[in-house]
Amino acid sequence: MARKLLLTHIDVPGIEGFEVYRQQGGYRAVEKAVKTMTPDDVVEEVKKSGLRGRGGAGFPTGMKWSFLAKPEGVARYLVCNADESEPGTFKDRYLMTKIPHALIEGMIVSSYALGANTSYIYVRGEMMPQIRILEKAIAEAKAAGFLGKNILGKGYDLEIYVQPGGGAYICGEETALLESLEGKRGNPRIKPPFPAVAGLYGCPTVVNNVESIAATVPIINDGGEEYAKIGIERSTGTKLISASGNLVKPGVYEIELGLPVEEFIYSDEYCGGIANGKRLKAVVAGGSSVPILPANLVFKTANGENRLMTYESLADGGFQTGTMMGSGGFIAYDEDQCIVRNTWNFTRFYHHESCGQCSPCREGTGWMEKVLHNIESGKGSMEEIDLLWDIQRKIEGNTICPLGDAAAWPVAAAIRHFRDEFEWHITHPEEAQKRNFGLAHY
Ligand code: L3W
Ligand code: SF4
Repeated sequence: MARKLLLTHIDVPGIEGFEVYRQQGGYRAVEKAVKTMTPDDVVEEVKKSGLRGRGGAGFPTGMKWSFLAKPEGVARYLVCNADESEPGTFKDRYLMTKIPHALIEGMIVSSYALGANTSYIYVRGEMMPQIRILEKAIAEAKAAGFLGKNILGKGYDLEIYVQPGGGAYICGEETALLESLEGKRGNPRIKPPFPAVAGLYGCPTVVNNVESIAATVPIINDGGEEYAKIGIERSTGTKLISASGNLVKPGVYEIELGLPVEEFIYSDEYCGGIANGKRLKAVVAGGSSVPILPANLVFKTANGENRLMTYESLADGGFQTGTMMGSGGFIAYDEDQCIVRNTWNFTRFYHHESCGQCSPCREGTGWMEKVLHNIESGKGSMEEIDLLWDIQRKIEGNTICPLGDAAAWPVAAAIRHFRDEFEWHITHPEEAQKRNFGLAHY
């Protein structure tokens, strides 16, 4: 059995409540940090652990924490990004539902490390059950003396507030999230300044993903060096993967980083293979924002090495032959799936979710959506494939926030690896129209 750090006690009845969580060793990390360590000691352990942000960018967490500005007399904030909205990603919701105290404990440890006395969990607005679960967990932790004034009698004060999100994917982009938390429309800000310097209400702020914050608990319990022994090279620790698509056993899995992709898909411990005895056609490994990989590149890298579930191996060869770990939203496609249709579906999502601030994203996503719909429904032309390529090139790198890139990359990768499928829709218009199951006509 693979090593688990976050989901170890997930099957223990009642683990969602304080008593059982505590019986299983919960809140030991808070006791250890607050009673025996300075905030800088905690930051140091997180640095040693090699933990990288689990929300999508993989930025080293300890490094992000050490960037936090500390001007005299100015409040600092920790904000947990629980606005999980990336298509194909549902691991944070799972963690918050099943074992909410893992997040609350991580919030206390992390807030202590950063010197924050007020912290927020910004939860996707649609997740009302999780909002209630977290509020209950906060009340329980407070009643037990782990939150509020003078925590464990050590003079540290902390309040955690749960904020329902604004109901838009873009509110998960860290600066849009901060705008929304301040009560404004969730439009991304230009970076720099990074939130570590000017974040919530203009104060130094760290924004971390749910899973990153929960991971600080085993790091403090066992020490950063122990955590760094798990995984491979710069991909240390474990990672929650949301597995969906044509798999025998979709679901949320905790894997040790470094697991071969082939094993993840086919072993019974994880996804159990492709459903209905079909063949694998493609994989989106990190949520809808990352390039799609055709089956021939899923198991081997450009160098012919086994492709592993790591930040490095998934990205091997850049976007020509690789993809990204992203948020760990792993979607498998069987041989019957239409890549053009899938690409259109993703693009439709990004067009809908674009905040409209930058013209390449605002106009480009809508333009790509129209062209993709044309091609998918058998009404396109060969020139339109080149047009699509041209539009995505003009979006990538030319926008305020990563949503522009996220809209461009799936289109680029689909054309790069599945151009023949785009051409088929154009050369077989009648069959393409028949395959269009009458969904979402414009
Ligand atoms: C201080 C510097 N801080 C970087 C911080 C920065 C941020 C973090 C990473 O996008 C990606 C996106 C999605 N001083 C700093 C600094 N930082 N340099 O480090 O920053 P960045 O800009 O690389 O990424 P990001 O803005 O956090 C996240 C992709 O993830 N994604 C999205 C998934 C969505 C979900 C979800 O719904 N839950 O996970 C999936 O692939 O496209 O590229 O904190 O401030 N010099
Ligand atoms: Fe808004 Fe798109 Fe620009 Fe991001 S890239 S700021 S979502 S218009």
